[in-house]
Amino acid sequence: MIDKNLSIDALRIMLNSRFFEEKTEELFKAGLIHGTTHLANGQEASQAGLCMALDDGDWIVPTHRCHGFTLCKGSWPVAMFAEMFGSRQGLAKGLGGSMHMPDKENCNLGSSAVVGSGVPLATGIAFYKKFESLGSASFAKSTTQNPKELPPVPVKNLSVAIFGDGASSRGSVHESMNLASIWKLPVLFYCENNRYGMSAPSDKMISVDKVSERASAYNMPGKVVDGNDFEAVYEAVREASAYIKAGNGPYLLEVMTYRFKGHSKSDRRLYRTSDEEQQWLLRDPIILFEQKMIENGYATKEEIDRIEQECRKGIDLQAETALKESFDKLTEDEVLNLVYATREDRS
Ligand SMILES: Cc1ncc(C[n+]2csc(CCOP(=O)(O)OP(=O)(O)O)c2C)c(N)n1
Repeated sequence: MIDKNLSIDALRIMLNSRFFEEKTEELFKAGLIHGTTHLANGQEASQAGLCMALDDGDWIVPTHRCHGFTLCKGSWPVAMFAEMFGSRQGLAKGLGGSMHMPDKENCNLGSSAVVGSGVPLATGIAFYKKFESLGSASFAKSTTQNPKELPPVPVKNLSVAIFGDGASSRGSVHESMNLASIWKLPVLFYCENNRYGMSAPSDKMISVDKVSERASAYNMPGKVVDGNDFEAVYEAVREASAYIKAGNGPYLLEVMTYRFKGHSKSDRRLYRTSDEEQQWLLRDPIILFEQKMIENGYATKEEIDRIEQECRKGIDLQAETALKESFDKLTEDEVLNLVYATREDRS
């Protein structure tokens, strides 16, 4: 198993993610947050396993179900709650809400409500990373060579294109995979397969048994991993990252998981049975991880309970802090100045 310190960090990060989602649901129900939200309860191992396996300077472009990725990549929870309260402390100054939490300092480009639209953006970042490593003259020369004969160019950093099983059939995803393959771009295509689009089960909507099978059509490796097993995800991302950073081009990782909650806050989940949901609750990634930690002698049940209490208290406090400042919203003039800002104004 991964070492003890890493395990404790992973547990804290996954617990913070879970409690963040629970708090968000509570605040929505209390009418303190408006708009919609997409919760990722049950997907913590996929989100923490990815972000913890990345190196400093690696970028992510998450999906609309972005809280866990954003938190695990290092964003300040107060700024995330503030974003949902619509206040100026928010990651997008309160103009984006639950689905839009960009954080440049933590190499997170943020997501968009348009399903699959982050994938070409992540491919663009990878293009820049390769361009940066090669220098413009060599890069221009390389695009005139037979793409299949391009030599590997090692890179320091990669970008991760995160998308769901629903997004996996969008044209933008396929176009990105093709271009990334031809130009051997350092991008990890990270398909978080939580078994459903809004209400459509992935096994009825996708032409192949596994999204990862599509990798061969784009001449890249494809692998499936158990997304409820933190260690399996972590190891798979480390392996993919080493392949990509050695300059071999893109990699497709399909992470099998399950969302415990509905698609969004208004979903009554009529398309699946409670029996199915109960089966998946038995595979709660946090409980599985805690059991492993106890078996390995990394922590006792009492120590885990204490960590849980600390994390819950921390998230409650962060939500409270953001709530106290939630009256502080951008003025109309400030919003207009931002919308029409020039590149110079923004930097
Ligand atoms: C281009 C586009 N088509 C449809 C929608 C409506 N929509 C929002 S989320 C969603 C399902 C996405 O499923 P998936 O990619 O598996 O991600 P998940 O919600 O399961 O995390 C759909 C169809 C949208 N927002 N954008």
